[in-house]
Amino acid sequence: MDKEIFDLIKAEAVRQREGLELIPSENYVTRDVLDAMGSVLTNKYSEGYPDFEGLTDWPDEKIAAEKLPSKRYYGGQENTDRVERLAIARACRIFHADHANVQPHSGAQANNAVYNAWLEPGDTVLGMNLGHGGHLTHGSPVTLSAKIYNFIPYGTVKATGDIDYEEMEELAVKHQPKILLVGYSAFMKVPDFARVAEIGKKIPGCLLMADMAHVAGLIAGGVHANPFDFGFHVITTTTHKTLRGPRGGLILSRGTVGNPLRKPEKTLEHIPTLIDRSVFPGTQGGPLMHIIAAKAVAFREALQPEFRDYATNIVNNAAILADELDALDFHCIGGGTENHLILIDMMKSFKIDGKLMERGLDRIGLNLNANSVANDPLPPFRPSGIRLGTPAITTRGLGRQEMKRIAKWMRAVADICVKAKKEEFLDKYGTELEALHAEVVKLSLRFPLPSDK
Ligand code: DSN
Repeated sequence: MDKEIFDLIKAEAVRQREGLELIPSENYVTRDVLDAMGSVLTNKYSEGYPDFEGLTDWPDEKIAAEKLPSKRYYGGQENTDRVERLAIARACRIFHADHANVQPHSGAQANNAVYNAWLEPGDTVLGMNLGHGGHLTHGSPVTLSAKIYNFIPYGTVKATGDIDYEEMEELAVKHQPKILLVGYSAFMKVPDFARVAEIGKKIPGCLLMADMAHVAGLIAGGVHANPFDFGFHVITTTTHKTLRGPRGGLILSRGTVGNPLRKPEKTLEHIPTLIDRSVFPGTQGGPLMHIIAAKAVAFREALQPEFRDYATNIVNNAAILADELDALDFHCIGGGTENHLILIDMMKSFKIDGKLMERGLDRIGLNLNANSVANDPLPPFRPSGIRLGTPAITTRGLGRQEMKRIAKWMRAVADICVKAKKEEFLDKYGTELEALHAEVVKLSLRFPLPSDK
């Protein structure tokens, strides 16, 4: 009935089919995930939690066959409880966690719930500087959490693009943080979790927290280290990036899983229950049960053997793409990538800013985002860099040959941007851009979206 919105959704499907998504935090979900998101579960209020008993059982049918009553504040939960139990159990199985809270509406909500669970106002958190690849919710002064807590930023070493672990240690000893936080939005290395844990364990009462939103799917697929293997207490993530689920958040923890209706002692051992109570009623109201169902579907997909191949292919494609770009004179920060993500300094490469390159690539159906580089002299909306990655295009089945094509298209667009100098002059090169766009559309249509299959 709503033609305007219906037409816009159809147009977005065409845009997605005919272009290539290189934004490293995006992906294409399956039809099953879409169907769960669009289900009648959206009609249900389920404040509270299901029963956590028996969640370590296997297989799924045993987990779903729970005994009521649950710890909910509304009736009619016989199906929603089972959905949430399945989501929790599958998440724990994937990441080797003792507990999972599947209710956060987003990664930001997940991070804020952990802060609220463990910190008092004014407490200190050591997190990565946003300008060096950290995330807004890791202490950017424009956020609510930065008004409540005292965030101290650490950074990267310019020459290598890696974390400055010495600085991290010095700052930790000096500021005695209650949370030591790793995890990044624009970082191409695998963090040295062992070293971070060693630093954190020297600080009494310090919670080791990893925000692995970007690499959750790589961890699930066994191609990236899991922070829990190094003694981390909490992992937060979104569910829609490499993990390829619905848009949403997730908190995983290690410790004793208690009754969320009872306030536990504030110790690291009780962090699972402190977090449950911090999500609801601490920072959120009713969970989005249709999204939790879609998370459960995506978690089941991540537990299949094919997902390991998918994760391996993401990393392989990213390495090939970085090599090809490097050969075409793009300056990849850190000399390449160890994960799914590539950060390029466009000023250093071609003396053009990242925004101009982003806009030029938009014109041919390649989507990525302009991004700051460490100590960027340019402002965040028009920074020096671009950020791209391979999770979405790997979902569609692109491989080595296509990575080479993408790198060549990017070089062609960079050359046009150099000539145009400004976005408003890109039109002068409309014919060249159209020709490149036609090539991108042709290749894209050979690789259908998973939800079209
Ligand atoms: N906005 C996400 C990203 O693109 O990396 C992080 O939350």
